[in-house]
Formats: sequence, C-alpha cells, structure tokens
Amino acid sequence: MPQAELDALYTESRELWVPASVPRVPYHPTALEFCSRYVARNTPVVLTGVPPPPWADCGEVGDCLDGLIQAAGGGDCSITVNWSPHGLGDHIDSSIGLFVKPHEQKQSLQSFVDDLRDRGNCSYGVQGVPYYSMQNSNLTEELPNLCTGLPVLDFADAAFGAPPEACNLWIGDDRSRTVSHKDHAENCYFVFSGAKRFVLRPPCDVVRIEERLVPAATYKPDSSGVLRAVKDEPSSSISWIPPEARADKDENGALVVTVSAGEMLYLPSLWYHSVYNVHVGPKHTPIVAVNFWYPMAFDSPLFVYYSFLRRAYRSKLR
Ligand SMILES: O=C(O)CCC(=O)C(=O)O
Repeated sequence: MPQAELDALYTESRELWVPASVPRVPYHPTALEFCSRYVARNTPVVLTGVPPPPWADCGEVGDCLDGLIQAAGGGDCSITVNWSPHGLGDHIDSSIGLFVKPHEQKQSLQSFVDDLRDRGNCSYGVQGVPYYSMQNSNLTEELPNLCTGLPVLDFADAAFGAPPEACNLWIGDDRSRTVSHKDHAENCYFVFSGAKRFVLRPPCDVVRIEERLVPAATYKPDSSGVLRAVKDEPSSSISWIPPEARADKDENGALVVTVSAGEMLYLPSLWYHSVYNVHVGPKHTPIVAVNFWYPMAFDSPLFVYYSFLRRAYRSKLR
C-alpha cells in the first residue's frame, strides 16, 4: 500500500471520524442515543454523574477499601492478584525480547489491601507491585457480593444486544500501568475512586503500529521473592506492541482523556489504549474501577476493514 494512501487514511480519519476530544454527556443515555451516536460510529464517550455502588461511595479522594472489604464479605475472601516488578501489566521487555505476563498470586483480600497500602513487599514474600487486575470476570468470580448496587447498564445491554460477558474489578495505585493494546470487546469502564488516564488511538492506526511477535513468558518469584521472567512451557509466541512503538510512548495524534470517579468511559472495540492510574487528593489513595466487556460484532464492516488494513500493512513491512 503506497505511503501517500496511508497518510491520507490518517488525515481523513481525524477530519471525518475521530473527534478532537472525547465528549462528556450525562449518565445515562437512552439505548438509541448510545447506539447511534457512539457504538455505531465506533467512537468513545465519557458518561458523567454515575452513582457509585454503596461500597465505593466515599468521594473522589477517600479510601474506600475498608468499606469494600466489609461489603465483599470480609478480608478472608481469596483473590488472585497480579504482581510485577515495576507495575507493568502484560508487556514486551525489549531487553530480553520476551512478552511477559504478571505473576498471579492467590492471597486474601485483606493481605492485598495491606500490601497496596504498605507499598512494600508482598506478605507472601514476593517483591514488586500488586495490581488487582485479572480480566476473567474477577468481580463475579471472586468477589460476587460487590455486584450489588453496580450502575445500571440497560442502555448498553440493549445497544450491544447481549449482557456483558465479563465484569472486572481493578484496584491499584499509581505504580501500575497498562501498556498499549487493543481488545476484541466493547468496554464500559467505570471509575469509582481516583482517576484513570486513557491514551486512545483508533483502529485504523493499525497501519502505524508495528507489532512484534515474541516468545511469551511469565514472572515467577525466585527463592528470594525477586520476580524473574520465565519462558512459558509449552512455548508460544504473542504479537504485541513493543515499548519503543509510537502507540506506547508518543501521545501525538492520540485522544487523551482522564476519567474521574463517577464517570464511565465507553471504549469502543479495537481501539488501542494505554492506561495510567492517577491519584487524586491524598497521596496513595487507591484507584478503583469496574469494567464490563460486551461481545464485539465480528460480522461488521469495522472488523472487515480493520483486518484488511492489518494484512495490508503487514505485507508492506515484509
Ligand atoms: O485499567 C487498566 O489498567 C487497564 C484497563 C484495560 O486495559 C481494559 O479495560 O481493557
């Protein structure tokens, strides 16, 4: 594909489709408004004035974790926490040429909260940064009591034509960061405490983002609790965005939006996003969010056009 065509795609997408900034509208829209203005156009929007669930109702700057533990049924609940040496979720470590996933540590909810507050070593001897960030519907699977009082999503259920397929709880602090990636899902992302900074790029930027295929590995604690990347067995490879790629380090041409407590970001399917946890108010108050993943439509013009661009760009690189 000629470079001039790729440049035209970039310019035209910004002129005609991608908004100059992410709009903010009051929660909650009708299904028709949500669908016609945002879902059908595959553009993000922030909904404001979302009522928090009772366990998160402590204002933007409060620490809701004691109330959360109580509402969850007590500190003994067993949860799976992602631990990484420097707070990065799934990412490529270019110095060793591996795609590395965090260490998954089963621990009690209370010990996780203590570890997060201490900002020190894990009560189980692991050294690193804890982030409750499993994406296997950890809220419904591990802490189902917290589902009570979550915001009503009837407009999204109707717009996507199905209930959510996963509901994830995110609890962390500003040491944790999610590097640029895309998901094959429609994402309704609520922040209840602190704030999250999203750096977004539309799916057509696939022609500017050079993914790399690298062997997969997982952090594992050694005998002193230091997390080391160990190659997965049986071996597999993952195509991912390396840290030196523009999508991860340069915000030029990206939509940047900070989502505060009491807001929901609709993050459309296939949009590239990197996510930063942002403290608001007293240092180190936790950043708490819940997101719902809805199935994306593969039988859609968006998916077909995205796949075409991805293939065309890959063959240009060869
Ligand atoms: O909050 C985060 O750290 C990451 C969220 C994310 O990547 C997602 O919801 O797809």
